[in-house]
Amino acid sequence: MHSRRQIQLTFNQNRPHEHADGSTDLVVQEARPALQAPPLYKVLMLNDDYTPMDFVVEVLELFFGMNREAATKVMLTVHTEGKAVCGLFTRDIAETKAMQVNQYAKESQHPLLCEIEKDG
Ligand code: TYC
Repeated sequence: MHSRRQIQLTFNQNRPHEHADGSTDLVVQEARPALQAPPLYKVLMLNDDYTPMDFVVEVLELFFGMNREAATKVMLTVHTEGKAVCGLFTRDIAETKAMQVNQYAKESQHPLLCEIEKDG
């Protein structure tokens, strides 16, 4: 345990230099906010000529929590535009989702692929 005397001594050593008028050279600077929102990544689904539409809808329901209607819309956007965003996530989650989809498609012998891209 520190005695009261030792603690007081430490404070005295760190005491800022005082000018004759009682002022010091210390300035106060606003601290930057400690927390910042992490960068987000898009999970993109890519079109191909072979993966059955039903399988793509199933994947969107399974891995991205979409209902049948939303999954069908996204699947059709991929089919007509070449790709579409399935969701926005932090980097680790986006990487995991894309990996899970690619692995599941491969196991099911479909060429379906997802990739990730930094948002913004
Ligand atoms: N183009 C595929 C077909 O005609 C369907 C498809 C949709 C495939 C979306 C991949 O990400 C995809 N069967």
